[in-house]
Amino acid sequence: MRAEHYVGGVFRADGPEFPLLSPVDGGQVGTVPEAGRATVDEAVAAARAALDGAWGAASPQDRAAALRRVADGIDRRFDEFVDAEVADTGKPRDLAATVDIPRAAGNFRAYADLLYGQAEQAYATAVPAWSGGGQALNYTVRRPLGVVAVISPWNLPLLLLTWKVAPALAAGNTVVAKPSEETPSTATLLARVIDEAGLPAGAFNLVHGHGADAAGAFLTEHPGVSAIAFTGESATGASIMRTAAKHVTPVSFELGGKNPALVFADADLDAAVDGTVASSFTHSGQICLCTERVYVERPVFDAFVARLGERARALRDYGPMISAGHRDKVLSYYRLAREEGATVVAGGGVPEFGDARDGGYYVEPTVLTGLPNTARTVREEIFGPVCHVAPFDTEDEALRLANDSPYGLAATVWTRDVSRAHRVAPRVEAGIVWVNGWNIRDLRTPFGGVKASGIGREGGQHSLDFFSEPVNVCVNL
Ligand code: NAD
Ligand code: 6OD
Repeated sequence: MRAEHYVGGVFRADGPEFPLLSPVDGGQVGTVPEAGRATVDEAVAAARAALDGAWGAASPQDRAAALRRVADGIDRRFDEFVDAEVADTGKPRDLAATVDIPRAAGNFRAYADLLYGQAEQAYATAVPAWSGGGQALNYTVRRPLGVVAVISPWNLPLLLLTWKVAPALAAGNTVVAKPSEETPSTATLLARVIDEAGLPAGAFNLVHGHGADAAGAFLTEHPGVSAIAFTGESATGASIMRTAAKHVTPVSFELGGKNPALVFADADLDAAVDGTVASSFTHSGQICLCTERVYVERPVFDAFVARLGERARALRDYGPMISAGHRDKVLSYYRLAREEGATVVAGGGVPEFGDARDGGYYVEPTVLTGLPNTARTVREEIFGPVCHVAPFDTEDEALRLANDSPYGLAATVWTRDVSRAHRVAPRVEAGIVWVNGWNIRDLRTPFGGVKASGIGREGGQHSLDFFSEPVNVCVNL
């Protein structure tokens, strides 16, 4: 697919092109234009003009209707979206068809629905005698922030892009989006759908290109940008934050993780093993919510490790790492784990398929044991199909190990003891804690991380709060 920018309602492909490679076999599947500073400037100017024009004038009802037309457009082009997501990421088709693309349409519908639930507060206030006496009426209105920069990663390209674009538009902002340079195709299709849905020119703009010293940086450092919504690595977030500080631009950050699972001896072990296979190996571990650290109560430790290892070795239908560079990074952690003294229970290398996939960027699903919590393998985000399993003896020790991490995005607690579940879950230092499950999503709930895993919460009202500014009006009656 030939990716295109979408600026002020016009598709174009200015800038030098770079090739898009399939992670499945390394072959070229498309081309991507690299937006220069001038293209980014034009996109921000177009977004500003739409804010002062038709999109700024649209009522919440108009905006909700527009978002629904976008959702319907995604549904109409469903197969094209699935094809594009699979071509860019190499992920199993089933995953794209059941998670990524339906959720993208769902993101637009969820925020269209939420617009009807918006209410603000009003207060009747006594005016003190020294201010003239009488009464005043305070009420709060929300206004959009302005032009929002949305920067998204490659792992769930359309899902994570729309997770920010939908609420930003719902709240009345205009958007300039830059998807990952690795996965530009579904973003380009989204621009097509938005164009077909008749949103005013400039309400949504799309620029392609790289991040550092390129389109991503040109966008985040732009003085015309009113807020930055970013999902990606913690180190990138830190760099964007330094840039944002220049203009005190507000940020919403969804960053990296090193998510723990806590398996207590009273857990349903079948469910805990099934759940950990899903939480560690779905999308080959390339979901920010994936489990990379598993702590298992000692009486069931050996049985758990044996069963998880067996299940990991039996996995067949899995996708590749996104790029050769990312595959090399994950393999470097497999080497580091051995150097640090890990026992490799399953995987640890590169699979051989005997077909074209041997030219792709695959690594084996891997289970490790035997490392202390201080090992780099246990502390640093790998973002591949790998978890380290360690034993614990008490609830307090499990919590101490789980919380001994620079990250704090998500966690799972496996137990049949209801009291323990309620005792432990709130004490895990993470923004999201599942009990006896993983990645169960309700789009109204707060989503985000603590520590190096992010700043702020997205989801439902939390997103609408970030993407709008409350203004209090006080009328002296
Ligand atoms: P990344 O940080 O390398 O890139 C993300 C986006 O930022 C890309 O579009 C990239 O071009 C852009 N970018 C890079 N440097 C930039 C800069 N200096 N200025 C502006 N833009 C820049 O992340 P990735 O490798 O694409 O994604 C994987 C990472 O994302 C993992 O760390 C993962 O945990 C994290 N992630 C977090 C969540 C979450 O919800 N917390 C969700 C998905 C992924
Ligand atoms: O489900 C979501 O809303 C969400 N933000 C998922 C993030 C997954 C990270 O890779």
